[in-house]
Amino acid sequence: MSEPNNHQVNEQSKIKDMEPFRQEVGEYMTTNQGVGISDTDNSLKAGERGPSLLEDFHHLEKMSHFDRERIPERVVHARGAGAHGYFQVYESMANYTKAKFLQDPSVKTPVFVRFSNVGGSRGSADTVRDVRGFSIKFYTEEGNYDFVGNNIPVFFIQDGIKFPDIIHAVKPEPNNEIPQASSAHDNFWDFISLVPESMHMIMWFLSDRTLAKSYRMIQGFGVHTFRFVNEQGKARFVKFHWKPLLGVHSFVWDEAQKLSGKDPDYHRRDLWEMIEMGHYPEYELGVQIIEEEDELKFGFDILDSTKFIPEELVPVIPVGKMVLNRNPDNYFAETEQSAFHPGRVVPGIDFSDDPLLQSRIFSYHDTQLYRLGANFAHLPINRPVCPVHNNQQDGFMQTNIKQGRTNYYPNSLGGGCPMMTPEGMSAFSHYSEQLEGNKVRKRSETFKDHFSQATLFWNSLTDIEKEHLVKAAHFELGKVQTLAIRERMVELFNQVDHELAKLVAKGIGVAAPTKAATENHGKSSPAVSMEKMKEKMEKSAKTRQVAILAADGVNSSQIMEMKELLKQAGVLPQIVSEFKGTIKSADGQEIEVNQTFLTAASVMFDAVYVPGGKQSVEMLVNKDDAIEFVHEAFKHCKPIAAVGEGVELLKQAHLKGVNFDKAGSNGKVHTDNGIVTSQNGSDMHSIGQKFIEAIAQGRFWSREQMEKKMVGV
Ligand code: HDE
Repeated sequence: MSEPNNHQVNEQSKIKDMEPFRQEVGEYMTTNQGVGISDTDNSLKAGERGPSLLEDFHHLEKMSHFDRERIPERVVHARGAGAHGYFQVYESMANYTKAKFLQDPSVKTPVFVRFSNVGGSRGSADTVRDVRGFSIKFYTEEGNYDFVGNNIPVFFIQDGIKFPDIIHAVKPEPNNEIPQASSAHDNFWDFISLVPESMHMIMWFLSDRTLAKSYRMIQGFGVHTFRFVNEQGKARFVKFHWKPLLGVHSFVWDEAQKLSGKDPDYHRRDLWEMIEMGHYPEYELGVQIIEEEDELKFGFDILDSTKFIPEELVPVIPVGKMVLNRNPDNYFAETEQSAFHPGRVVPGIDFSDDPLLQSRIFSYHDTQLYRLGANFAHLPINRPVCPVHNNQQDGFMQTNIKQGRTNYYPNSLGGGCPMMTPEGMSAFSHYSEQLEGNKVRKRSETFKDHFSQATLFWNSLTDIEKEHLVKAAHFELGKVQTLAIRERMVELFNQVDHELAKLVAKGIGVAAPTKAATENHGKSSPAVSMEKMKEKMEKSAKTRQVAILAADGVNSSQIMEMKELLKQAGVLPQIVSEFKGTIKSADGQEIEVNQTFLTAASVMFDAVYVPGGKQSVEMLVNKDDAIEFVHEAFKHCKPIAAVGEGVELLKQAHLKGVNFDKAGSNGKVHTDNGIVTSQNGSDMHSIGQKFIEAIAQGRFWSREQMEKKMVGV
């Protein structure tokens, strides 16, 4: 940000002089020129019933500004949500990089983060199956550094020149603009079936990774290999990783689809509300460092963005933590107008020759010039916090009022300013990589292996994750009308794993391949499995949401004690009943209702609790919505607790395989596969603890396995 010039100083003192006046009069409506408005509801007319007049400058200004409210949405990643926060390193990274914001553990670097979906338009639903974008703007003292990553460590294509093709293919088809925010259509799978390099990403794409439970629970990956350069000029390759401290969690497909209707804003609401409540999302930055001489030792090319470096080969070193602690004041001004670009780096961070990255370095700035105009860097959300001086000038929406007569370099009339930043004073110098080669339009031979990491991914999943992936393929390809496309896809799956190809074929009306195209190499990388990762992480129930189903006559201690226990564990309970307002407990206490069976649904919660109380449970048992609520929570493998008469609602909800004969008789707490019950609730503390443990556990997948296995994995 440049120092304020004389004009700006004058303006500021003028505004200051006006301050007492403003405070005295409060905020009155004016035109954009500051002229007071006394009526904004009636246009100026020739006679009360006469035609409107052109001289009504307020009407004209209001309407013409409204007519220009929309700007082009992002061509990809149009739907998103943002938050402010800060980043802090654990200890200096000076050995690896000279980037100043990675040196001092006492410095909090401000950040703005934008999470996004890729395919849908700005008004599409949050919980569709899609890759999630993970962009961070670090406002460092050496200028802005943008991290622009995804929640999946690889990408569909190897060379950026194919990006318009894959995006055209995934977006709604051009003749009828169908389907919105969905890859389940012929064009997408037509493209994929002809581009084998996409198969590794497709495996991730069909996994539960693309059903993110919350922005607070996704990983972030830089995807490309970048470079760290230290003060001595020594460069090393680096891969960036972000891990959410709450763990990585996903929806199940049925849940995600229902949420798209019940609450299309689920992710942005979740992010917003958690920050408002003070449950700040936190993420740890980690890096994989690769010495330049090791570039080709992995058996795949680290410049190829369809490959990742398994953590088992190169460990992830923890670097620092990011905390998101403030919501934007204005969605448009901040989140919509924010502009991220992987080419915006600071000294100490540099590029690799990954052809996907090289293409992005052009695309982001270019699209931002179109979307936001030449001076988008002046917008408050994009402005660096350090001084900016150069000779770029004019253009639409120029907000800097530069002083002086020189706007060229070199100059003597302006004292030579702005001068070149000397070495050692945060001047960026590109890493002087040695290059040689012929000018060719070619793909490197080292980019030719398209399947071994796709197989690695498949081998790394748990059975339940494999089953979900196969079902996702059945859904996606089940929507594809053209048989030849489905057949080509089965051939590609057969290159990944023969068993996988047979399972996919079975659900999409394609003959299963009779023999394997290649032998499965048998290697795996457990770190890519979300379920295996969860086993390693500390389990926490924090910020998980519990629906408490209740009506008049509820047992007050069973509802209030459980609420208290949940709150103490950082779990967020909400009372769901028939009507908004209050319910009256059996002993006459008024209890506030947070949601109704109309405004909420089981898919919005992580767990369900049904307290006792004869009258309350009688009402719930007679209400289909309440029965459906419990049934659906069970189907989605969520924990359910019930006490006293509340157990009756569970019995009515057809919970397959649950034996209620043993369910907490003799006043004992009974837990069975995420179902916590007690017939009389004499020990609420123990019930609460068991329920909280189940919530921290998350899903009870064996319920799915109990169902008739459709795909037979
Ligand atoms: Fe993007 N991408 N992308 N992309 N991308 C955009 O930039 C592009 C790619 C990613 O929150 C656009 O300002 C090309 C990979 C995120 O504002 C556009 C290629 C990864 C966001 C663009 C890629 C991403 C974008 C649209 C292939 C993960 C949202 C608006 C060479 C590492 C940023 C904009 C935000 C946005 C181009 C591939 C992530 C058109 C050409 C790989 C998170 O410039």
